[in-house]
Formats: sequence, C-alpha cells, structure tokens
Amino acid sequence: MELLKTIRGDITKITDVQAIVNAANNSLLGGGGVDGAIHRVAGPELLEECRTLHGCETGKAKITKAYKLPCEYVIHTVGPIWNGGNQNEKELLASCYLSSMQLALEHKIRKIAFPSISTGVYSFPVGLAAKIAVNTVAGFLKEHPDDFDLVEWVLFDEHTELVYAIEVNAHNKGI
Ligand code: AR6
Repeated sequence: MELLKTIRGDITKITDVQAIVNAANNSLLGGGGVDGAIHRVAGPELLEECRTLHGCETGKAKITKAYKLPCEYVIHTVGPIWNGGNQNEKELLASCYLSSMQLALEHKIRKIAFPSISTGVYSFPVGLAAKIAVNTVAGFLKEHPDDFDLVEWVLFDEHTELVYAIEVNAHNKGI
C-alpha cells in the first residue's frame, strides 16, 4: 500500500487518520478557509485550548486535541503568505510540513491528513506548493521508514487535487 495519497474533499470529515493539519494564522485563534471549517466542527473548546498556546510562528506547528472532529488531534501550522517568492516562502512552507510531521512522530501519530497549506488566502502558487509538500514529506518518511502508515492531502477543489495528484503519483512511481 502506498503511504502518500490525495483525496478530494473536506478535511473535517476525514475519518481514517489520527490527526488533521490546520492551515492557521499566527494568532491560532481561528479565521476563514480550512481554519474556519476546523474550528466550526471541533466546537468552542478548540478555541479555548488554542488560547493557551499564545500563537505560533510562521513555519512552526503546535498540537491540540480535536474535540468534536472525527480524529484525535489537530496540528496547527502557519504557512507563509506568498509575496513573490523571495521572502523565504519556499523554506517556510517546507518547514510547516517538517514541523507538523515531527509533532506527529512525537505523538505516535501514524496516519495524518494535510490540506493545501498557504494556497488559499495566502496565495502560494499551487504547483510549487504541491512539489514542496510532497518532496518534504517524502524526505521525512525516508528518514523515519517505520513510523507512519498514511499521509494524505485532502484537497477541496478539483484543480488543487489534480496538481497534488500529479506530484504524489510521480513520487509513488519513483519519477
Ligand atoms: N477541507 C480541505 N481544504 C479546505 C477546506 C476544507 N474544509 N476549506 C478550504 N480548504 P486557506 P491558507 C482549502 O485559505 O492559504 C485562514 O483565514 C482551500 O480551498 O484555508 O494557508 C487562516 O486563519 C485551499 O486550497 O489557507 C489564515 O489567516 C486550502 O484549503 C489563512 O486563512 C488553503 O486555503 C491561511 O491561508
């Protein structure tokens, strides 16, 4: 079975993982997009726990319980805002994936779902984001070959799903 997958859908409805990743902002106090959807479904206790974390730096990640979501944990990471590409955006996006995977490892999370971090409100180009996402996670899995069973990207729209699927398929075929 392949470790890396893509699926089209709503990440708040995913039932086959222990953790979902939230594309949050520095405050960790909620927002629009996938962040808004996660807070809505998890309920107000998620915001209460997030208040105790005192925000998160761009490229880093923090973990909470998942409350009413059908998984155990939410890993909140803060993607970079795309600003033309010369402001460390690529490295910061890679750092989001590494920080999230590292937290998952520390919590013995073997199945995890990501959204397309930074490609909505934060305007990161989808093709570049997909390459960074898949290459970074694949590199991490290579260093931790026995620690994960599934990493899936849950993509909200058809175009984003297609772009990530191309990267994941190329990786799975060893291209
Ligand atoms: N499930 C999966 N993907 C989703 C969902 C969902 N329920 N809802 C939206 N997406 P965005 P960003 C997709 O804007 O660019 C928030 O206000 C969406 O179509 O959610 O990292 C935060 O608080 C897009 O492909 O995140 C921050 O302020 C992808 O998720 C800011 O937005 C990411 O879009 C973060 O911006």
